[in-house]
Amino acid sequence: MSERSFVMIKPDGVAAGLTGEIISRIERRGLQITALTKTVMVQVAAEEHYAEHRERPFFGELVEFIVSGPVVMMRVEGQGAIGALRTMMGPTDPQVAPPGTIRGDFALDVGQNVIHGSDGPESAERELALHFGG
Ligand code: D4T
Repeated sequence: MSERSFVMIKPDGVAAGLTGEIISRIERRGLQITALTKTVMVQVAAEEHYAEHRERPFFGELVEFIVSGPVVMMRVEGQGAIGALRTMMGPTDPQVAPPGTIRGDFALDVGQNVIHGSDGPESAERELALHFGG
């Protein structure tokens, strides 16, 4: 079944020059990038994006990091896109992410883990509406 996901290369990934590598992996997997923009996220959008973590101790740092530099935001579509992208990204904590995954290849720190991808259809629609208007 075709699905839509919201994918974001975080400021550390953009600063490390990983934009092309990550876009290439997504395309080579056979997924379609149907919207793409590079921008510095505004504070309110970052707070809304991570609203579910508002009470967590790392919320402040998380928002500060996400607005600290340009990000590349994408709408990615294709068969089973949400799960396929989560598998390609690897676990949230790069320390346990296997080689071959984006986090396992390019990150070490849970606070700077290079990429975000929606964790389910509802969050995908919420995030696409927030960042792309749908
Ligand atoms: P995102 O949302 O960025 O793709 O990450 P995940 O979906 O893989 O993981 P998450 O929602 O649990 O965490 C959101 C974001 O918070 C950072 N984080 C997480 C952190 O800085 N410290 C922590 O202890 C945790 C659990 C990393 C991702």
